[in-house]
Amino acid sequence: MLHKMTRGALIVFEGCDRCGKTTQCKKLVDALNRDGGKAEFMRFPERSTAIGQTISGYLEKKSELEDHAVHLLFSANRWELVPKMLRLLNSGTTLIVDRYAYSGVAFTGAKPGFDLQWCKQPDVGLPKPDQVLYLTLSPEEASKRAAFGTERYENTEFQERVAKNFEILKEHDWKIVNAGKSIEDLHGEIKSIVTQTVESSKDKPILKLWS
Ligand code: NYM
Repeated sequence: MLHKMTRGALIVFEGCDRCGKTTQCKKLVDALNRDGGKAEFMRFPERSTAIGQTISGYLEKKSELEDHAVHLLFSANRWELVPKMLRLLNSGTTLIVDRYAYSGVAFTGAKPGFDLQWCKQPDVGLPKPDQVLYLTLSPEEASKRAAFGTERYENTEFQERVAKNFEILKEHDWKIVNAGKSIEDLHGEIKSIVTQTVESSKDKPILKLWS
């Protein structure tokens, strides 16, 4: 008997710097694969491409770029990965993605003179996540963690503006997860949410973001 191939789910992690997104994404991928599913880790910016290398040089403060121009590069970096994302999703692989278009809007929108509506436009039509997990951390918890790195945007004042933008972008179906708990507790909570999403997305079409 022929079985219809079911698709993988598109799961996106968002949140401010240092909230533990990357650790949780990787643990989740391992857990889903151990349970017999197919899952892959992706992150944005994806620094390995030509566009990604330009972005990386900018984040490392090795180069300067005009603010609108770099915003469009972050978006282009997502679009260039869309064919790969769709191929994987349609072949049944769940994608666990560390940052997506919401980071694009929240970070650029934290710069003076940027309007969130303008920031959203280049990402309109990207594959829409089946689930966004938004990791939050109180300023007290955040201050207990390792100091910020030296990349662009890594300072408290900027991050506060980013957090405000995430609050505006947040949609009713986002899962807001308090990241101020142990790695294992947080993982357990996230895994149970994502396991349900993987199941419920199987027969649904992949929708388009912000359209
Ligand atoms: N960032 C990330 C943006 O400014 N725009 C985007 O579209 C995306 C995806 O890059 N500070 C910012 C957020 C982070 C930095 O850091 C990437 P990391 O540690 O690689 O996630």
